[in-house]
Amino acid sequence: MAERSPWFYLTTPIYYVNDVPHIGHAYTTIAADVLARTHRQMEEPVFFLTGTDEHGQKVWQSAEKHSLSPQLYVDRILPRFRDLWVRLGISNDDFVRTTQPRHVKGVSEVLARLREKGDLYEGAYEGWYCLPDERFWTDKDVVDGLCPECRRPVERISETNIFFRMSRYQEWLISWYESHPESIRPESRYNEIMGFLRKPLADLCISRPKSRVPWGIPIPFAPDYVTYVWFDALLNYVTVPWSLGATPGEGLDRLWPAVHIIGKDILTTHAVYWPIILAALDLPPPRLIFAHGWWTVDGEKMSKSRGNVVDPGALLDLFGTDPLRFYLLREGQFGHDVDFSLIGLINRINRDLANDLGNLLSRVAAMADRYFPGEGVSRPETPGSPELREAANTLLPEALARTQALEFHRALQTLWEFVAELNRTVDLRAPWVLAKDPERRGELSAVLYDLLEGLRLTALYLAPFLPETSGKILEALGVPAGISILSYREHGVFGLEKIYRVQETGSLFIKRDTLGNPLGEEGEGSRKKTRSDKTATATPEPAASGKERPSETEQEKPNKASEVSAPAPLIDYADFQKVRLATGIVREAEPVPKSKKLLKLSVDVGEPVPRTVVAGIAGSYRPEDLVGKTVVVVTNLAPATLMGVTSQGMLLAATTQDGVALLTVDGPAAPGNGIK
Ligand code: ME8
Repeated sequence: MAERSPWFYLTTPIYYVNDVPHIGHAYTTIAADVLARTHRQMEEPVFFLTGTDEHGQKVWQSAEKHSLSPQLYVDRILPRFRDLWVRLGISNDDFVRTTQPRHVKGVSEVLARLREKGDLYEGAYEGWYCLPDERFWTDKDVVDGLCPECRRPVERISETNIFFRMSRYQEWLISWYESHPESIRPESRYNEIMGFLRKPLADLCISRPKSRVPWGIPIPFAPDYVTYVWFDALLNYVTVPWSLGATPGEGLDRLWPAVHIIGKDILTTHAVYWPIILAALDLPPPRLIFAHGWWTVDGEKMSKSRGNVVDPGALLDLFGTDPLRFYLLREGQFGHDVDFSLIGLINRINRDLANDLGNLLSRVAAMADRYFPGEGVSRPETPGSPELREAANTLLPEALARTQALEFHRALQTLWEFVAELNRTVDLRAPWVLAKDPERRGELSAVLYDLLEGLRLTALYLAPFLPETSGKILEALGVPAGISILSYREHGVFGLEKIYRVQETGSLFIKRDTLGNPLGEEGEGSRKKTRSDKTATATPEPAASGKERPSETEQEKPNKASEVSAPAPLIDYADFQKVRLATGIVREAEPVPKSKKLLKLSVDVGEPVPRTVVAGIAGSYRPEDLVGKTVVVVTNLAPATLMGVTSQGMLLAATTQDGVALLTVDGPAAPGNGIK
């Protein structure tokens, strides 16, 4: 194998463009982003690639349904992914679309090369085909007429196709993996692939007849065929580097081999087909394939076909970028399945982010501002807290090692041990007590300096996970460097800053009640400085109870704000604007099985795909009376699952004497019109 490239080349799967992006897609992409940012802070050259998979039967069928050409259709729906990555702070260096000419050119060249080498042949095929997965299966694979992957019915198909001689490379692949067990992770996935490779490999059918699948990359030497969507898609990992260099080989050598982060659903394609395609092109296998687990809802895999997807856009609207990034990587072990829970997310925001980190910054900044206004907090001769420095020297490098090993939740756990150490230092050294004794001013300054340095280092190690928050911490500390130039080597030294001139600062995170609504002034993390309310500023002194922060058990109690019913508070216009209302037209309506109250509606709100909305209106409306009706839909409500059906919005209705009456519009309105 060639010498390892100095580049850290990292990829996510390229997602099917016609899917609705959900937190599963966000999870893979955020994890890759954390890794990319970490390696940049390690001063390695990084190339981070993500993109969309735009060919194949499903896309073609969806385009037909919308009466659009496939290209126009994919162009229209692409922003679903692109915009989401921007909102999630994803720092990809390139974005590949499989319809881009650079990719199409690369795939055509590969096909020609493999043909020249004698790795392709034409053959007859008869067997089972799963339309949704676009995959062939043998008799052994198919039980009860169902696809072994997605459990949907398969079809019998008989046709002539082009095959890739995969079986030729089976022995080579086995011996490669025997000598490189670290290249598939976690270990359970490595074992799975070694088990798979014990059975003889069938050759891979890499073409589809145009008569059946017209939307794909044409096969240059077989005009009646297009390229199988998976063969096309996998090649993105090399067509992009090729497009950056002059010719195949040259551009790639700089970057290859890549680290692929994927979900466990696509392990076989990546760990078996892909290294074999690479071997046929005389390229080494990937550096690492890491297959993570599922995000589930009530134990079921989240997917569009199951209708239980959690929309990251709605969570972003409610909570913002960093809380969502934090939750997804902190909640479960990377490699294992994790169940989504809104309460779990809210707990992480309230406890880890607002209490542990947000309050810490407010308190330390408030003390530095109050006790050293103007003069600043200077680097002391002797450490203010040797214990804290010791913790920084051990915990922070450990957090980095965990991140490099893709143990993201352990990395965050370790960083929070350091945050706990900072909080402990505040409690133990009680700067507000030192401040009362003029003789201990030097000690006060030294302790505060160490706390400020600790916060700066927290921002450095946290930056790959929570880039916005890190930026805010550094800004609050008055550290001029932006996060884009952070380096562990240069900035990871305790005692780097000469002096801190810090001003009291607002809160980093807003605490939430159990429904996700912001808690008002009573939420500790949401205290804002106002002119008329001095006490609402972050308080350095201990609370009246004598405790600095609520204990772990206190924090776990349900929040009172969500239990008592207070008079409805006034909201300002900005709050009202957060609710997105749109006109919708009901396209389909049916009862929800086993429910007397609920109807399942398909509502067109002007998006490429109608939304499923579950409404408690069965007592007042028959399904057939609803079709064609114009309704008013709340479109940015977090999805909720009712009687097993996930609702992606809510209809507005008034309570009447007889039940409910839907709100509608006094005049014609197209679906998706805004409501003011
Ligand atoms: O398979 N939990 O695209 P895709 C966690 N186009 N991650 C999940 C998830 C879940 N419930 N659901 C999806 C394809 N993912 C092909 C890939 S690559 C050359 C071609 C994530 O849109 C996870 O990363 O179905 C999974 O592997 C990927 O989305 C599948 O995305």
